[in-house]
Order: sequence, then C-alpha cells, then structure tokens
Amino acid sequence: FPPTTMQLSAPTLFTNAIRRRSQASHKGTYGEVVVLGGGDGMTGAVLLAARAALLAGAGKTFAAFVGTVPSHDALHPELMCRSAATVDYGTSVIVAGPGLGQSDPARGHLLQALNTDRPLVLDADALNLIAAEPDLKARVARHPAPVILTPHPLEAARLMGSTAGTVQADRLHAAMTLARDCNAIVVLKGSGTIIARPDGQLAINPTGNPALASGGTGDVLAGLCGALLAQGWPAWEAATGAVWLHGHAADVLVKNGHGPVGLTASELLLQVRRELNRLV
Ligand code: B4P
Ligand code: MG
Repeated sequence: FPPTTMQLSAPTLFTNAIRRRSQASHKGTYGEVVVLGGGDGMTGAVLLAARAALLAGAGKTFAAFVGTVPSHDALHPELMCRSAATVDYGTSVIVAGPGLGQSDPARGHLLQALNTDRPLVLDADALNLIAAEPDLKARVARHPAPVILTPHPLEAARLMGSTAGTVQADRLHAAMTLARDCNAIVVLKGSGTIIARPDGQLAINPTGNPALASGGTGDVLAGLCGALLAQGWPAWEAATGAVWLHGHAADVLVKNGHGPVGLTASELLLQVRRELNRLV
C-alpha cells in the first residue's frame, strides 16, 4: 500500500459535503434510509440505528424487521416499521445488520439487500453473515453502489479469518486489507477509529472516548452513516463525517458530566443532532 494517513483533528475531510438546507427543499430532498435488522429479541438495535438516521436528517426512515414487527416506535412514531419481507428498497440507502441475527431468513433478507443497486452500510450481523460465506463477501466487492463496512475489532477479525488480538496489533494494516479485499470503505471501530478506502487512503479519528463503550453506540454510528449518505454526502465524507461527529458528540457529553460512566446510546444520538446542526 502507498497509504496517506490523515488525522481528522478538525472536520476537514468532510466539510465540502456539508450543505445548508435550501428554503424550498422537502423531505424528498433528504433521501430515504431503510434499516434492516430487528430479529426477534433484538428490536432495540434496529430502533437505535433508525432513530439515529431520523435525527441525523434523513427525509424518511424505515425500520425493517426480520422478526416480529412492532406496530410503531413509541418514542419516535415518525419511524415507519415494516416487515423485512415486504419492504421496498426503491431509492433508499440500506443500513443492514443491527440486531439482524444470523438465521436463514436473516441471511435471505441480507442477500436481497446485496442484490439491489443501493448504497449499503453493513454492520453487526450483516458482517458476521458475510464473514461466514466467501460468496457473500465476493458480492459485496462487486456491489454497484458505495459500501461502508463498520466492524468492531472482533467483526473485522471474523471477516479476515483472524483474531481480535491480531487486528488490534496492526489496526492500520487490518483496515486497509479489508477495504481492499471487500472493495469498500472500512470503518474499523475502537479507540482511534480508522477509516480506510480500497485505494489505500486512510484516516484516523481523534474524537470519541470510553463513554462509547456501551451497548448500542455502534448501532447509532451505522444509522448516522446511512443518513449522511441519504442526504447526498459522498461515501468517504459520510464515513469520516459520521465517525467524527459520533465521537465528538460523546466528547461534549462527557465534558458536560453525562459520562464516561453511564452514557446511553439514546443520549448520544440527541447530541449527534446538536453537533451536526452546528456544522450545517
Ligand atoms: P457485540 O455484542 O458484537 O457488540 P455490539 O452489539 O456490536 O455493540 P455496539 O454495536 O454497541 O458496539 P460496537 O462495538 O459496534 O460484542 C462486542 C464484542 O466485540 C466485545 O465483547 C469484544 O469481545 C469485541 N470487541 C469490541 N470492541 C473491541 C475492541 N476495541 N477490542 C477488542 N475486542 C473488541 O460500537 C462501539 C462504538 O463505540 C464504536 O463507534 C467505537 O469506535 C466506539 N468506542 C468504543 N470504545 C471506545 C473508546 N474507548 N474510545 C473511542 N471510541 C470507542
Ligand atoms: Mg455493533
């Protein structure tokens, strides 16, 4: 690789993607996100990702459930809850994985998403399913639209047939190898999240702190990536912007006494909205 390592110390890598909303715009202007997940017993993950997409400005957000479909999200009735079997990906950005599970139906719905020509954010069990089948990984590499993968170190290790320890021992190498092999932008999460492109370019994110080490924060990141893509941010800008904002929101929350102990993903997504609005 001939990599360029950049620090995202100021949000310079994505400022060119930030647009002020035009006065005459409408919800169609801001795109659509479908979050595919929600196997039985894992409703929370898909709702957190969908709420993150909603609060980060997607024009319309759907939560697609592989398992039992709740009638609505009581906290955010703006979200449209659908069965994964009937959801129409149409012109949406697809965020697949949060709470998806690894059942046969989950695999089938993931395959359907991979067979579209829509931009993809693949997280959690979408990554675990792909790791288990070389053919699915090959499909990701051939996808006709941008793909962002958001593995934590263990998910990255599964994708590489390696261990979390090996990934952590050389995070830059792991992120670049995965990006090249999957022909996708890879967000290797953890302290100092790395964002890598298939051409060897990469960035290291300086925001974020251990307040993020709690269940659900990864789902928020996936939904945020999807919302930025839906609003027309190019994939590199969407990935670097989402990671920077996610960490920066956590930094602000800790400064104000909402962490590092006990910060919740639900609080995080509200702060992400505030920080995004400071930029636009
Ligand atoms: P899972 O059960 O798969 O966790 P999850 O559902 O994916 O949780 P979530 O979606 O909320 O969190 P995610 O990590 O996606 O199991 C996680 C398991 O994977 C762990 O038990 C462990 O075995 C392994 N694992 C995970 N992270 C590891 C690591 N760093 N090293 C070794 N093993 C690891 O997303 C969390 C978000 O918070 C990311 O955006 C991440 O960048 C951020 N974050 C977490 N800690 C941070 C820190 N100290 N500084 C900055 N950012 C941090
Ligand atoms: Mg996760």
